[in-house]
Amino acid sequence: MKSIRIIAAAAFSFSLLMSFNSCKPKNAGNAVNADAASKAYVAPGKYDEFYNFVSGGFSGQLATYGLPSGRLLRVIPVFSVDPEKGWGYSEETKPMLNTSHGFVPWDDLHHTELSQTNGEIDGRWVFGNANNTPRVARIDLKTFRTAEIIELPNSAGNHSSPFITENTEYVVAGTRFSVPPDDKNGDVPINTYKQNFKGTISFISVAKEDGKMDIAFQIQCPGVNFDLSHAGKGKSHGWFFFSCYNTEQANTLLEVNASQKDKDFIMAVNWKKAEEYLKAGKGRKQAVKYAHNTYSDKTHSATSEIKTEVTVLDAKELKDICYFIPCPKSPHGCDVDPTGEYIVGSGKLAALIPVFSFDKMIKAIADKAYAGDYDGIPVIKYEAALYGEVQKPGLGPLHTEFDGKGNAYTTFFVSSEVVKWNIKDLKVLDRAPTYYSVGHLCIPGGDSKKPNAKYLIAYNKITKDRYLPTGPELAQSAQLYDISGDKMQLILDFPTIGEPHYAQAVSADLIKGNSVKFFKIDENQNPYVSKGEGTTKVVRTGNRVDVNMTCIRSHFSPDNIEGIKAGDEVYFHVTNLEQDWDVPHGFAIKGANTGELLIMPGETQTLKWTAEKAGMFPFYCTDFCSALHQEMQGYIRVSPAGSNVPLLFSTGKNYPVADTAAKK
Ligand code: RUQ
Ligand code: CUA
Repeated sequence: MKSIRIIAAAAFSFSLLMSFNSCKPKNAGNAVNADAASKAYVAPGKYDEFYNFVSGGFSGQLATYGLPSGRLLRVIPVFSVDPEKGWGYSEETKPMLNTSHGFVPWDDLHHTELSQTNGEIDGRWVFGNANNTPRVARIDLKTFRTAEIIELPNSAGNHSSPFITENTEYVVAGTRFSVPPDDKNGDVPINTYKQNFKGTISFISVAKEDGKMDIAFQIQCPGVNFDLSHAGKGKSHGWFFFSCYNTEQANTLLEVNASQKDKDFIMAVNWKKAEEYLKAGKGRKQAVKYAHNTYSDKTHSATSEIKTEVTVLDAKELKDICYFIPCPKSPHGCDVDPTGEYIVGSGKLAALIPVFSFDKMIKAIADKAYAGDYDGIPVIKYEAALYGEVQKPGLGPLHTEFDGKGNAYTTFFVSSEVVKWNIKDLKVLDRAPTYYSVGHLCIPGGDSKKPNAKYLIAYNKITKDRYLPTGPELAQSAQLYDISGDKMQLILDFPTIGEPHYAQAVSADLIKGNSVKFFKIDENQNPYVSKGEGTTKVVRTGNRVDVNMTCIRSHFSPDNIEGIKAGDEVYFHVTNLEQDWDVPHGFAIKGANTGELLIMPGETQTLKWTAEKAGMFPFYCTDFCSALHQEMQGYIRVSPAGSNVPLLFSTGKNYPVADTAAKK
């Protein structure tokens, strides 16, 4: 009997899985009304109303768009090298990509989260997660640059991250893959998952003043897959909610084996309680290795430190930190409404959306309304925590955002639509097709206490016929809806960089006034800075040559360098002397097997170049900076190894020929 039921269940979920590919909405062609263009139109020279920070998925970067125009404003390099900006190529930025596995030039960034104060977006920082080699990055919204990256031990596939608490006390990170803890032998049979694999969630503290991150503590949980998370807010501040799937603890063919159970879990974490245990010394210090990288706008360079210890709390021993709430079926999104009372779980394979009540959950815990435990963690009875279910909302629910007016908007991957429903009566109010197979969505402030619900953006997984064909791969598509009225109205499609997952948006007023226009050259503390042309120099130390040079419209100083020998390692430390907005200079040299440098006004950046053979090597400015940009160039003369051509450098003058000849 039991085995028949399992087979039937497997067959059911398999057929669901087969239909888990997208279907095309019916009224595809004519969904745009005539007034749509004017709603998305931002006149030339006018600013957009919102910044939209969009994760780049497998591009590893984060892109900034203006809304409602959908104009791409900037790609911020985070976890992947970016030869356009020299990120990960300049000596100053390389340490940012250091990890306990060494230099890692790529990652997969899935979610962005803006910092908050009192549950409202404050416009200071945006965080991003690295999914593959688990890390969290903090981007400074004064410079739109990655300021800090911290690696996460005991983790693999950092997916339920980087969600934050309402005063940015913590950024969390839950492991997607459970794995044996880093200090245990990982060389165990894969099918010992149940015994040896653990799921770790990390709480990264964020310093109030400067945003500096630190792993405050980790919680060791049962081995399952953590997927997404959101913090409680208001009354539920102090709690965090994580969706988990694979409570079957399968280690192979998860598409079938992790879809067996009718319900998986949302894990509720009482992090205030965890803090108490931490203070009481209940944490275990664990030897681990992880990198912590910070970028300084004073030295214009990064430092990487390898840390060796974390404090781990055990959820099984410390009974009242973690609770499981059953949630149908392989939940993905886990979203908390602006009041903090309603927790929405989106089961990818579920035909309904469960909405849980925070108050009921607290009461259930007080009453011990449990349906047993799972690996030592109490499982709250489904009905005891449930507020209600949205019936027949669509197929394949993934993510929910809120408008602050009592409505929720959920994306449906399989039925390719966004569905608006009322949180109180759980009735569906409106549905709008997406083109196609929507994943995440974003309403400005939509996961905060104060949404600014003028627009909704859907980030779609499949583009197909929406744009001109560009070969087998098409840009992913974002779609903008006006949600100021009762009905959602599609007003714009725009392509994105990489694959967008979560994104956040915020009123431009919170950010634009703080934007740094240039770095003050007087405050530049890079050890290789030249603060004027008079202090430039070329110094040989063995086969290392340091060139401290400057650039300003429209020349480099020095621009003639002789006496470099084949085999020399040359470090070009280029300082941009400009003190004006939007005047970067670039630096590229023939044969360099790295990227370029793109040096902001007042900044110093270093390109390492190996002079591999004798010859003449031109270098030039890559960024059109003035009418005489094309004149902004220079030469390096490389002589054979062992040559005694003297080291000479100059700008605007020539040495007598005799001085530059090899000595007999
Ligand atoms: S994911 S489409 Cu956040 Cu990586 Cu849901
Ligand atoms: Cu400097 Cu072009």
